[in-house]
Amino acid sequence: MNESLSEIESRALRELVAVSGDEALEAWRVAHLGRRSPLTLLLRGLAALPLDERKSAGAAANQLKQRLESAFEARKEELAHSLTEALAADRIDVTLPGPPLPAGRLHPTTQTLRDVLDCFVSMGFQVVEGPEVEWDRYNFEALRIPRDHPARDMWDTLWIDYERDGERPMLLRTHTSPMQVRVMEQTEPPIRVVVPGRCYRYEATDPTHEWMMVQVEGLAVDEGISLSDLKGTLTDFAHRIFGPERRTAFRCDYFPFVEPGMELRIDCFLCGGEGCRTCSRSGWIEILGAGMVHPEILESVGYDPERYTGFAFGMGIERIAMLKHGVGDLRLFFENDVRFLEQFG
Ligand code: 2U9
Repeated sequence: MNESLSEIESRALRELVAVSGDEALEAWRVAHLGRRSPLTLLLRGLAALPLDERKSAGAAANQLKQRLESAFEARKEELAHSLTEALAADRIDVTLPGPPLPAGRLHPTTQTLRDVLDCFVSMGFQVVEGPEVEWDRYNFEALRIPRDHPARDMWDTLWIDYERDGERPMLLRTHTSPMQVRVMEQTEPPIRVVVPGRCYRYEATDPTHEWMMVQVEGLAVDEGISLSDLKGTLTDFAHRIFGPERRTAFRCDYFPFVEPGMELRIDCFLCGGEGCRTCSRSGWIEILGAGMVHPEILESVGYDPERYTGFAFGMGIERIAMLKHGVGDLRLFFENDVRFLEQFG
């Protein structure tokens, strides 16, 4: 009988050490102290023993029962304690700051676009935007570029096979100029607008050409506007974007929508005018085209060209960004390579 008690005890205590968790602990209690446990069955069987044996065996079995009960309580306490500790160790401090997220930034051409627009806005120009899909009439004809005229060769065009109310063809605008025509059709002078936006050309790409570019064009129409206004406005612009130390020069150029037409150049900031690869050995870098709005265009939108005059200009934002940041290939701006883009703070 005593042997069997010690077996019960050693098995129960061995199993108790392995118990973890409330469910396992309860299962242990049922197995070793429950109504059908070996110990309880043994206690029930004592009644069949002779009195003197029953006394000593009963006392031993009851002592074992007490030991198992206290072992059970002790283990229960121990498990509760270790759970509290585990929870405490595992606690998340919600007041700690989160892991830092990498900060985004504006695309370099967007930064340049904003700088350019800010400059003109500070001079009193208003920013307006127009459709990227245009009618031939606005993109070419209203700008003195008639059908079948050789001047059209200056703009390789992406055409759209679409007709509305007999009007055709449509195209992806090759410059933002059609929007200036729309503004003039809807507004009386004085006008001072800058028009930013994507323009498209049917061109093979190379380091200085892409089939899509962002342009900013500007238009000022009023009584008494002269070439001096054009020169003053654009010289100031060049100094604000490229630095007050830059020398500037205007040179004749041809665009069908202006007369006279010209380009604005700054002295090469890489070679200081000596001549290098960036300035094609000329010492000068072209930054934009400009001119006095052709009187026929003013007339065709209903303005009196004897009363009103105006100047206009246009530039490619990627070109300005390339020059500002010393980027040698315009295509880098469109590749979305973060290693390139993150250089521009
Ligand atoms: C109207 C009247 C006149 C806009 C002008 C230029 C000169 C010009 C090019 C520079 C490089 C475009 O990005 S580029 O390819 N533009 O040189 N643009 S004058 O003249 C206008 C526009 C609209 C009604």
